[in-house]
Amino acid sequence: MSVCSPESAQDAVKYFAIEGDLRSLTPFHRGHIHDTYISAWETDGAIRRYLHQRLNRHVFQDIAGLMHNIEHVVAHLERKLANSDEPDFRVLRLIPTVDGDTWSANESGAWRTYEYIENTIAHDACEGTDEAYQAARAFGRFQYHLRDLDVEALHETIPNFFSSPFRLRQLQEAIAQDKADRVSEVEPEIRFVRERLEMVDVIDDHLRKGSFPRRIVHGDTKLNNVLFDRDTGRAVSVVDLDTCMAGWTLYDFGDLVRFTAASCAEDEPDLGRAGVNLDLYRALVDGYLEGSDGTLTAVERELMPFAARLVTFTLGLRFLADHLAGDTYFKVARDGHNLDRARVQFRMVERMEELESSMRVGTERL
Ligand code: GN1
Ligand code: MG
Repeated sequence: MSVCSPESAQDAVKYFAIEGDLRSLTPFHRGHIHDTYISAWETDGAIRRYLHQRLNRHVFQDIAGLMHNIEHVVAHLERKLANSDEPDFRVLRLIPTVDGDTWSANESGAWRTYEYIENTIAHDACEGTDEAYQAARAFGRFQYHLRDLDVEALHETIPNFFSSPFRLRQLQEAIAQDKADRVSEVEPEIRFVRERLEMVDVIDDHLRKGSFPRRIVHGDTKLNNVLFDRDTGRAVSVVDLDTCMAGWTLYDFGDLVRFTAASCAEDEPDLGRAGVNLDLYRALVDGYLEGSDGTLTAVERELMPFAARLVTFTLGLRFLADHLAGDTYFKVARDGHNLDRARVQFRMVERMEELESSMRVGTERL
């Protein structure tokens, strides 16, 4: 999908019910899927900012379903927070179109607009255990508040999104098709995957047996999807609700560890730097258990270290499959970008295997 031009963004923002005069519109580079812009509007000398996204229709083919999910989750959270003692927790607010819809389809694509949550900051890399704890607590709270949201109420906008066996099949297809003629260059990575096939079905087997319930999950719990208050340093909002749908709760915990406890960026080319920071991991366990406040079953708590390994492995499968398919899903900024991402994930999986017993400490309590 091509990156959208500033002119089409300029045109798209006019479809939303925003008061005032447009003062600026600038691209905001974050995320691998949508195109994002931030705008500033002036009314009576006061400036308000908004975040606009052109939605990726290759990845999200059911935009109406996606926006239905977001509306539903936001409304549920607002109800819950209205009756809680968490006044500083902020829920993302969608700005309707001039016709009162949640999104707008025009020549340049499908667009939506959120109110920009001011005086907050998102971190791409974790600066310490307090930050990790806060982020994990926020995602745990999110999970806690959604625990009674009916899993049938949300659409499965990307089928099998959280299923590791499905991600393995996608990789196997990409290997068989070898569209970009790259399979011969990734033999060590393919071998790495083959040596770990027994991991892939563990969670789906548990779900089939009913060891724990399927619940609504966030589905993209990267540290930079948490907004921190610039003054207090407290986590005040969880953003990017695109993948909120029925899944397994620990997917959220696993993805949180994958990203936040990593010792380098997700796409670090120097593999020597890839690894897992145990102090950050422990802070994530504490924060998540505290935030989710008894939502996890005993079986789930025991599976926390495994979930971290499985989600990291599964993201590795996805990045590798996209590399082999010719980089058609995740945005890339350089040759081999998806391969670098896959390699970092696999290196982290190896470290988690070595650290298995240390990662278990603390997850059995409560
Ligand atoms: C994508 O674009 P972004 O960063 O919000 C992806 C997630 C991955 C993540 C990896 C819809 O999220 O599943 O975990 O990249 N989102 C989708 O960084 O596939
Ligand atoms: Mg996302």
